[in-house]
Amino acid sequence: MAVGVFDSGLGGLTVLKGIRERMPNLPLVYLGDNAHTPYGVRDADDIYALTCAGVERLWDEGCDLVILACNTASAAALRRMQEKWLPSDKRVLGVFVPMIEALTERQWGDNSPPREVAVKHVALFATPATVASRAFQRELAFRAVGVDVEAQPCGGVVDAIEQGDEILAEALVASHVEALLRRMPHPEAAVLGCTHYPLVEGAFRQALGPKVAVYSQAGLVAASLADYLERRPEFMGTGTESRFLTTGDPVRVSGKATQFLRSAIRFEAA
Ligand code: DGN
Repeated sequence: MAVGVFDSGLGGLTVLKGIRERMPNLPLVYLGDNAHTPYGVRDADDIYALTCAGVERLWDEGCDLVILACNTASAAALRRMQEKWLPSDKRVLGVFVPMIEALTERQWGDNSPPREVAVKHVALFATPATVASRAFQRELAFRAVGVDVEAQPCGGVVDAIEQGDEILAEALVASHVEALLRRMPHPEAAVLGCTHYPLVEGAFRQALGPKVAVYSQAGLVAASLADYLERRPEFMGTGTESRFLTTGDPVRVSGKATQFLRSAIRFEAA
C-alpha cells in the first residue's frame, strides 16, 4: 500500500517533491494523465470523468488514499468524488483546502462558522478552468467572511512550462500579474492555484513585489498530509519505494519530468 498522487500531467510533481521533503520514507505512487493533459481547457464533466479514471487506477495499485495534486481536477471533481465514495474506505483529498486553511489560519477539520480573517484582498492565479469553477471562492466562503477575491485566468503558462520555455512562461506571468493588479492594486496575499506555478514562483514574486504574501501549494499540502496521516495512520502505506506511472509515452514523460524536477525520474506505462 502507498499514498497515491494524481495529476493531469507533470505539475503534481511539485506537490510530490514537497511531500518527499517532508516525509522522505512515505511510499508514493504518482500517476500523470499525460495522454489527456492539459485539463485546464476542458469542460467540468470531461475533467470529472478523466479524474475518476485516474483515481480508480491508483486504487488498483493499492493506494487507498489519493491526493488530487491538480487544482483543475480538484475544482471540477473533488466534491463530487468525495460524495460518491464517502461510503467506501477510500479517501481522496485535494489541494485547495490546505491553502485556504493557511490563508484563514484554521486547523484541519475546524468546521466552525465562517469568520472575519486578517487578510481582506486575495489575488488568485490559476488555469482558466479553475477560475471558471469558482471553487476557490466557494471553499473560502465556508471559512471566512469579508474577503475580496480577484481571480486571474493565466492562459498559456502551463503550456509554456510543459514545453520548457521558461522565458515565455515568465513573460506570461508578468503580464497576468499586471492585468490583475490593474483590477486589485494592493492584494495582501496571492494564491498560486496551479501546481505548475511553483516552477515560476520567482516570476510571480518579482511581479507582485515584496509586500504581497505568496501562498504556494507544495509545502502546505505536504504539511496537511502529514497531519492527516498522524490521525489516520492506516493510510500510511508500507515499504519505502515510490513509483511513477503515466498514461502517456513513458520515455518522453521521463525525460520531461527529469527536466521539470531537475532530478532523474523513471515513469512506467499506466
Ligand atoms: N497543474 C494543474 C493545476 O494545478 O490546475 C493544471 C494543469 C493543466 O492540466 N492545465
